[in-house]
Amino acid sequence: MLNRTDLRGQVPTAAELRATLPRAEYDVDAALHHVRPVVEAVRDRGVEAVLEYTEKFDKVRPASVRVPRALLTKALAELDPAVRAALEESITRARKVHEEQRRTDVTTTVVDGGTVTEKWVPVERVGLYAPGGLAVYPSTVVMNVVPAQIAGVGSLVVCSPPQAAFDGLPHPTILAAAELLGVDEVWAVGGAQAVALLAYGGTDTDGTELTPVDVVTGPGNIYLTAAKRMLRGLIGIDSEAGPTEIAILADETADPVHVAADLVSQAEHDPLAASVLVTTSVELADAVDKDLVNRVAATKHSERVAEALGGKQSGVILVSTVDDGLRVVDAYAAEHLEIQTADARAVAARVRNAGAIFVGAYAPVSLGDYCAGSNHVLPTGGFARHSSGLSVQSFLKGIHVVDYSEDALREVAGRVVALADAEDLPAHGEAVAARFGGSVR
Ligand code: HSO
Ligand code: ZN
Repeated sequence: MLNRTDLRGQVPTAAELRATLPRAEYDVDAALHHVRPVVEAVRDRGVEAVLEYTEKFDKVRPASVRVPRALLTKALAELDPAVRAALEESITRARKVHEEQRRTDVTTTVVDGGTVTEKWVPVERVGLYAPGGLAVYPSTVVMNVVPAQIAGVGSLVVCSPPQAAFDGLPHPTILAAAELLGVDEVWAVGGAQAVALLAYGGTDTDGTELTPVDVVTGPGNIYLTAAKRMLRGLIGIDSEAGPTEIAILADETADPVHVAADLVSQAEHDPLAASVLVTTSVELADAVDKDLVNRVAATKHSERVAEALGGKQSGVILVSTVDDGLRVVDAYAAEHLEIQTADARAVAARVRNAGAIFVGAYAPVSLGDYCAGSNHVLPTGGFARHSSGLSVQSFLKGIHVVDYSEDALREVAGRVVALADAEDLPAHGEAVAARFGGSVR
């Protein structure tokens, strides 16, 4: 069922691996072409343009972009108690982990009378996106809001696409999650329009101001991602998130049922989702394939799962050793990486590139999606080589505060002048010398 690539006995370089490993065609730059007019229209015509595009793409026209406060309260009151309890568990665990990511200001005494303090300041206002395409994602509201609140962001707005089935409101579970987290500002807007409105702001149908934000985070479709890429600079963004990926590094000790179930779990997100098994064991690969036949047929979203698993982005990579497997998964840099091998902890400790790592038989990705305490907004498409998932740090800026006394400046003044002269920027040196009667030599 899964495509196979046999790398046994081969020692490809990381670059060769990257070129051969399965990966979805996901050309964000190509989507820019579609997104540019949307972003420009929202910049120029604000909410009027947002509502036009919403009608076109979401097939509904909400009465206002801002969701009335009372509807958040109502959504929470009407939420299924079991879902509420599960969301509360998810929030509690995420808070526990993210609390530890708080940064404290650090002051370094460089010389007597000369200090540099690294001061951490939260961004002022953020827009947090929860997608609503093939599924609805209240869990993503949790994963965005928790780190932003712990970072100390004062002003938060949650955006999610309006649903035709809910009179142009975001899905009620999204509204309930926002209310549960204490976020009272929710906008019914999705896709590129959402990013543009967050970046430029606007005036709602009833005259309410929609104030621009400093940072936009959260996953979405390719148009939302393209809009984030386009508006980066005007706003800060988190790492780009494309279709979900799961890679599993497994040996003969792995249970094929666990492996197959986990591959299907993430394939359920999107026909472009990637499920990749890297294994030393042909027997395991065969058993997984066998299990997948019935599992894929039986699962609720069978069609998109089959498409995702059959796509060129998914497959099995056979390797000779777990060491070779580690090279493969490092080159792939998966959003989610499960280690299902003997001594999984030791193997996991050697991984360099992954958005998040799931160790052993009892840490499936879906635990991390909801209730591990870890964040599920993670880099995809190989971005885990250079980027991290969403965290408290994503909402903080480090500022160096330089505080030198007269003596401390005098002591180093000659060095500043020497470097300024070396760069042919003598006015730099003169700014220091001016404090000491014009000469520091
Ligand atoms: N696996 C997704 C997150 C998610 N799964 C939300 C279910 N709900 C990307 O990490
Ligand atoms: Zn998931």
